[in-house]
Amino acid sequence: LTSSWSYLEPGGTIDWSSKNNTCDETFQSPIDIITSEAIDKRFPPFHMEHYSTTADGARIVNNGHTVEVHLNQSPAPTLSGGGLDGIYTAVQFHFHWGSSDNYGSEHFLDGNSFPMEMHIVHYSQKYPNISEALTKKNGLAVLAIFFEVTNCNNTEFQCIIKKLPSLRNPGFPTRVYCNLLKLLPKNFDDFFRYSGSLTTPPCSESVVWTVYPKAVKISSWQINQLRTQLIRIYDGDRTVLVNNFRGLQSRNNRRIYKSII
Ligand code: SG4
Ligand code: ZN
Repeated sequence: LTSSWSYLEPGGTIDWSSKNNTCDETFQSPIDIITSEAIDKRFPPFHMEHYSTTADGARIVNNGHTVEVHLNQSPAPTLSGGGLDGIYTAVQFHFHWGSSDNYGSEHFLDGNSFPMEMHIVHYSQKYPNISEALTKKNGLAVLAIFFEVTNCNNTEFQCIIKKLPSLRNPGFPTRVYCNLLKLLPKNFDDFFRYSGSLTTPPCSESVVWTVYPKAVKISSWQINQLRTQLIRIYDGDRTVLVNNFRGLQSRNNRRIYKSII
């Protein structure tokens, strides 16, 4: 499995801009969300459909950058409301994590990071597919969920952990059954909202970001499974897949909205 970019490039994720001009632009993600600077705005509640159905077509894969679950099931899970324009189809979800509990998330909250962040990627039904949607403003909607580490296993997260032994090497997708609704924080109508980009090349500035302030709990055993079981290959070297997060980007006067009910 080859890729044109890596978290292991000598200059780190900053090097991405040398090959992808968009990664240098002004509405990039992730950012540090400063609660006191966010503008209060009450968005209508989210409406999620088919998020909890057992994902019959879903496949999990180590794609060399993250562990990713593709939701090929029908009917497809969809997202609307929450201030989004129209209906968005969920395509996949994936994770970003660190090598210790002190870092790993992409977004920060008031200067603090979390050990892990999950992204659920959706594209607008106005467009025929995700590749076209990522060239359009608001073409994508990503839900970002922070995780914090406790002593208790998160039983909903076991659907991922159970599969890790078969995902050691990049490639080789396998079936997975997760309940997406139960992986979300309990109150998913409290969130931050801003316009940004994909956090990996091509860094397209097409994403409506929803960031939940309330972290979901997983155990230190579970996050250590993620930190030790997956391999990535860079420049011929095989190393464990950790620290797959992009550095913070400038806010550049963008408005951050806070919808807290
Ligand atoms: C991860 O590398 C995913 O595996 C990518 O998904 C994803 O790209 C990329 O992150 C950027 O998404 O929510 N972090 S993010 O901004 O969804 C896309 C695939 O490569 C386009 C399928
Ligand atoms: Zn992501």
